[in-house]
Amino acid sequence: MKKSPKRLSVMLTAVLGASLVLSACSGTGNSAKTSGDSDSKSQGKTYTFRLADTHPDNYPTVLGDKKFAELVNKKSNGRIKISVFPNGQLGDEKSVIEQVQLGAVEFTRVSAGPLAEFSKPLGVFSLPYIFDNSEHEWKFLNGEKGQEMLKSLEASKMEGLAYYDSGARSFYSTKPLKDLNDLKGQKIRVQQNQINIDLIAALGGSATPMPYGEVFSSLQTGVIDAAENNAPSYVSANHYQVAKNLILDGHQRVPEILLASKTIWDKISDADKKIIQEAAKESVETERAEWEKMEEDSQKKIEDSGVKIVEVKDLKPWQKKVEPVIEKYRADYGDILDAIDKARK
Ligand code: BDP
Repeated sequence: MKKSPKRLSVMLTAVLGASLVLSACSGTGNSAKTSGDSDSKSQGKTYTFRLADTHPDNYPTVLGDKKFAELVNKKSNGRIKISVFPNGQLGDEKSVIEQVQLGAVEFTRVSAGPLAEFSKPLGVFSLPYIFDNSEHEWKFLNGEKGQEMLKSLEASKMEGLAYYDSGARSFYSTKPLKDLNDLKGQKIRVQQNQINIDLIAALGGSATPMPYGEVFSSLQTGVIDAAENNAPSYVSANHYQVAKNLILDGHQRVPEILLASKTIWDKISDADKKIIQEAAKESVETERAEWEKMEEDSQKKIEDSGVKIVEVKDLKPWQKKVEPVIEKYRADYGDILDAIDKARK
């Protein structure tokens, strides 16, 4: 079943769907340094920070990270330097989040998926089929509630700076995957949070939460049968080479989040906070433009590589199957789900 890149693209997008080192102040980390005058806050000081990302160098989020670093450097007249560490060099997402909480890593771009275990409100993004499409999702993210959720990271020792695009996630397997029923009994890797475990159980599969970096070899060796992700991840992590059955159900739209360590945040000047916040917001445009490009390129690669692609014509049976998951979490996320509904109108 071949599709034109355009059609597949429409499917995927439309489906529902340092250490600042404040060496003097904090002593955390060992790669970052600060120097400069000794005024009360950090105004005028120079910093070298680290930013961790799990993706490879040319991935849209990493290109967004780099734009962010470049803008911070420019706006601070070279005082604030942020070095981007792609490819999970500083650890998998869960461990990077822990390092960020401690202030050992100053910045990261992570998926809201693993963040949910650290900041409950973000779990809402792992609920299935809550957004109709990209437009709906971004209207919510840029709205009052979406922005409030970035702020809510403060309670977990992080400062949310911006959302980046991550499209819609679909299932793929080393085993046949023609319809919903084929997920039954499959061992499916998910991002590490409880909602995902419930989601796979509702679909009749067996959930295996594990770090992203382990998915390729686990598919290869049969530790897992299946996984799920967006097209750029499916391709750039080479999952499409081993899990050659893809079903475009678009069950989740889990945004990426650019964030700072609160430990560091509380030590820098208000002027520097403003520089960082502005740079983060401005970098979104770059990430989203790169996202669009890579989504299209990846879709083309998928089609050209002999992956068996199944389109889902009717999502209702899928939505019905996962209803118990929404119901289980409705009380926790009622106000956010209401705001998501409102963003649809
Ligand atoms: C990708 C996200 C990445 C996650 C990965 C995953 O961009 O941050 O680590 O999914 O499934 O889409 O863990």
